[in-house]
Amino acid sequence: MALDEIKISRAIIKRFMEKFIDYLDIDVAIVGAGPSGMMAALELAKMGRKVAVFERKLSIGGGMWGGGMMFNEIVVQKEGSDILNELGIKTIETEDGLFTADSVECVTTLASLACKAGAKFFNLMSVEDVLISNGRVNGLVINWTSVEMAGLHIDPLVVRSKYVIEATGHPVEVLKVIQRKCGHKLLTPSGEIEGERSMCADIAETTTLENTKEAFPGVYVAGMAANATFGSFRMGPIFGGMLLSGRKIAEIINQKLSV
Ligand code: 48H
Repeated sequence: MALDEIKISRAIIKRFMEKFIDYLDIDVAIVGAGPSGMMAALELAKMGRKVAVFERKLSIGGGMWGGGMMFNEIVVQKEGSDILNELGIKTIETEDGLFTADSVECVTTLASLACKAGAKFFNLMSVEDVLISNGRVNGLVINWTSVEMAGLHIDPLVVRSKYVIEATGHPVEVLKVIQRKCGHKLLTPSGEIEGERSMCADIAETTTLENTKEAFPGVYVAGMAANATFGSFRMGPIFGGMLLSGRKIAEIINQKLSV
């Protein structure tokens, strides 16, 4: 049978539209497919939650692909290594309780497991705003990244979600929009984004987990964005905190959804 190009096109458009429409109303919307966002997606999907990840770029993986300074190996501590091993990712012990892992194996495995568990990834979509009522965020305002890049004046669409996870990493994009536009204080000491501090891996890894929590009604912050929001340090290419943070935020939200 000759291949029909129109059938191929129709299959893609139809399947994508079905998927997109199905995910306009979900339990959890995650912004950012870096390690913390993907870990949260995997865990929530395993818990049976309807979860989608919106990622601006064509590729998922955020800052994990590049390891440290483009050497595509990451470092994790014992707790991070345990998570990676649990996911079937090989780690090698180096020194002082530190382990290395191949960053490509980490990203591809995390993404694959999250997809297989039922999480949906929408790449090439940028989150430009939030859906808000009565001082609580109830979803995301999204547009194609290409629209954003071209600066086109094209209105966005909306996804409703019971909870939002802010996992945009260093720029803390979702909470910045809330701070700028929503007229309510964030759940930080100053009521605003406290800002990321310089490198101090030891403190940063601990505080990443402490700072993984609700940052605005309906919005929970994970990963690097958690430290930037609550004013802690950066940690460089050690990724255990990112994985633990993704897992922690999934547990918190799953509990909220169970009430
Ligand atoms: C859609 C968006 C938007 C938007 C951004 O940076 P990430 O990898 O985030 P984390 O927190 O999971 O991991 C941080 C880690 O990679 C890192 O940078 C570390 C450990 N740094 C330490 C240091 O000292 O430097 O991923 C965030 C993702 C990216 O893929 C962005 O493209 C995406 O979020 N994103 N997606 N809409 N508005 N903003």
